[in-house]
Amino acid sequence: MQKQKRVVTIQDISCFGKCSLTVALPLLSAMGLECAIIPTAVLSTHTGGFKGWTFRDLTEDIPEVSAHWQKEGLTFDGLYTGYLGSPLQAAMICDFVRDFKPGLVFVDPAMADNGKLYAGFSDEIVPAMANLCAMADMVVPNITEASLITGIPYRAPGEYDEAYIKSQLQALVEMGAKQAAITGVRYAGSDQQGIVSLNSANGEYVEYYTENLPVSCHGTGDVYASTMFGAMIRGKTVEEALKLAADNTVRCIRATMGDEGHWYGVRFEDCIPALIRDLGL
Ligand code: PXL
Repeated sequence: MQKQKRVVTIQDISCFGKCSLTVALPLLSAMGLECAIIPTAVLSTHTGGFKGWTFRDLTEDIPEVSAHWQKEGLTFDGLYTGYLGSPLQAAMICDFVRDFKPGLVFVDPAMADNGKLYAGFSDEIVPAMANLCAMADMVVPNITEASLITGIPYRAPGEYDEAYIKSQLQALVEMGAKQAAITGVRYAGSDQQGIVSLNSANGEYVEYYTENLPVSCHGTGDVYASTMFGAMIRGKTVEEALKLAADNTVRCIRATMGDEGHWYGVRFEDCIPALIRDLGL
């Protein structure tokens, strides 16, 4: 019998709002992967549009969970990190990588969008996240996150060209990431949106574009990262994983457009059957 792949994802639980763990866990499970979790914080909702959310920092738990797992001799085929509860957690995750040596270290530096940090983060999250990205096999920032990490000034979607995205990708791999993929790329004058990746091993760029839908939905970065990570763990190439993830994200946005009451997240649940078909499961 074929061994089931086991992964761990480290990110927050937003109890309501469909992002981070409440997206990653169902998607990775649906993709047939055993998914362990380490929550970085517990929030009543995500911070993108709600007011008065609660926040419990779980920084102290991370080394304790890790120490117990080491005693149990647990191993992981991959690690996927997202939203962190504190800058110190980035260093703890670097220790986790050293101790467990997961097969694929996939980092979504979820900390910013639309040119600014998410509410609740201070500037200290940026160098911490940059250190974490430096030890990743794959990093998947949006353009805001990439510019914070590299120090190359932010330019809004539709206001840059290919050379700008390539310089961001090059800076990300020069900082240490083996591969980098920037999400939400839209060139000046283009009506398409997509992802561009760079592999430091061979200098190869891969790109994939889809239609640019006239809406911006919360939680799509988490849908994208979870799908791409899951596809890579299932043995898909980066090119295949980029495409699967982008197609799944666009389907999720389409499935949510017109549902006014669903402003806080996407109806990714409706799109699981199509994702499974795309994966050939
Ligand atoms: O989707 C990224 C994310 C994750 N977790 C929390 C957030 C956000 C984005 O706003 O607020 C708590």
